[in-house]
Amino acid sequence: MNPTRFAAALLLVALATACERSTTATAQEAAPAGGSATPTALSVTVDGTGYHPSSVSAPAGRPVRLTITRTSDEGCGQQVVFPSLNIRRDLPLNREVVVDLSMPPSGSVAFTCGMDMLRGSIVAQ
Ligand SMILES: [Cu+2]
Repeated sequence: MNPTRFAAALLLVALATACERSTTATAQEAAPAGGSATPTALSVTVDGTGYHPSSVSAPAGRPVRLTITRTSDEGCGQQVVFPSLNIRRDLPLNREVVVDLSMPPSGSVAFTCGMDMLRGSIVAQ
């Protein structure tokens, strides 16, 4: 390999390394809560009597993907609200609605119906 080619090869390696680093940084930005970008998958249903289960748990400081399905037209579960996260979503009947969120370092994330009557929580563990 002549010196010019060697220099070109070094440059390519440097560029590839830089590219890899920037990709990693982007992935961490997308999941600011933890080292793993893979969220904990949880699911609850809501009917006229409340959320089922009304309490679920997830690792502290990690991302969560919560799937909520409203299974009844009775009651007031047509919306779900996460007050501490400023999230409010409509829940069409029998449709899975996905909410992505990050768990706090401790404590829990509460969710309620649109009128704060039905209560559920995700407990950090
Ligand atoms: Cu309500």
